[in-house]
Amino acid sequence: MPCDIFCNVVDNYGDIGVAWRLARQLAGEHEIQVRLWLDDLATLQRIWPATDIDRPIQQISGIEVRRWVEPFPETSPAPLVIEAFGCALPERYLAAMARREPRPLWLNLEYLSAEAWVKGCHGLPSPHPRLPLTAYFYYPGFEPETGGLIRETGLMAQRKAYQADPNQQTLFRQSIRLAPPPSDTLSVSLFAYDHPGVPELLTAWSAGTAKVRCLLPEGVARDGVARFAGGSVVPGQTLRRGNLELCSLPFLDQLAYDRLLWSCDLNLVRGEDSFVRAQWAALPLIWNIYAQPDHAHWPKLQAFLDLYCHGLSPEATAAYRAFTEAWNRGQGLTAAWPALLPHRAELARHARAWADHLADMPDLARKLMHFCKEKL
Ligand code: TRH
Repeated sequence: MPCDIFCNVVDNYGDIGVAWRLARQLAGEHEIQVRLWLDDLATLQRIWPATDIDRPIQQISGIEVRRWVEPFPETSPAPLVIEAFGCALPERYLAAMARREPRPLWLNLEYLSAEAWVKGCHGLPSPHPRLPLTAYFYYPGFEPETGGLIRETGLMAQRKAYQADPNQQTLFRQSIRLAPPPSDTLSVSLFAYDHPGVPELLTAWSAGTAKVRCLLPEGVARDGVARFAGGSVVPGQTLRRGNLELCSLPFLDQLAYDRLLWSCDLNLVRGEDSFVRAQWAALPLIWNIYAQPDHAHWPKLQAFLDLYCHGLSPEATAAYRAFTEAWNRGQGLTAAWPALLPHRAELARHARAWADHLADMPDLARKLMHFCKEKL
């Protein structure tokens, strides 16, 4: 079945990160002919370097990628239309959808949230105010009543094989020119927004009792890192301060970024897609949520913590919540880091159990296909 996915890059990498992952899975696993309309090819190129930013129409990994331009060309709509994150379909395309018989199935792929209301809103119809069209809200989520989480078939097996195989790990490290991890050192990947907690945490690591090797993809939290380092750091550079070794890496493609997450003891992630990938890594993670005006993100953060901490001891829960909250407030890391450290082993066990629990549920692409069959 043909499918049009529309994606508008608002900022950063998450909009296309999610849309691209879904496009690849629909094309690769569900025999869907995906046409991806994207307004910013340069951002796709960052996470998928095979992208040619000068080609308005191109085939990448079995997907037809088209630059989304206005005025939008006259186009025959696909039977399945996915609007990523309320990006607002072009008027001309909407009019063509309204003329098509039968009408396309139109899904509005929403942001991921663990909040309880998501269960009630997933799958609800939303009639267009003027045209004879209905969009359906498709909410990703952590619970069976939601649209699920993106997870490719075989991802868990691939990750387990990697984590059990020193050769694969060595090959990956060599591909990013990283020396083997010293045995008594904690490996941490750092992908966060640029907030005042970044220099505070780097300082806490350098002054702490545990040795930390922080792996930092290029450009992440640039200002905060520069404030700590006393100047910008460039990929390939390693900076040593006290007990911290800060390794600046190139920005990785999506596949390599997964391997980075699979390789660490702790992953600091952000937004939506890296946050989910860190859960599939089955290792402890700390989420830096995308901040919204009026602290609207805070209940969303708490809802995730409520679900995630279920089954952790009260002591580990308190330390984990305190650290996550400090990281998202951008202060209090100096105390929260040493308080988190003693719970490492429990958090590692918990992360494995959490990943297994999530992987027992069907993935988002599979659920989306099922939803389509019901509606079409
Ligand atoms: O980049 P993000 O912060 O993106 C988003 C957007 O800001 C969006 O507007 C917002 O609504 C959303 O967050 C919640 O974080 P995210 O979602 O984790 O996306 C990052 C993508 O980049 C993800 O697909 C992983 C990828 N990535 C790489 O491919 N290589 C890398 O080296 C890194 C660090 C990330």
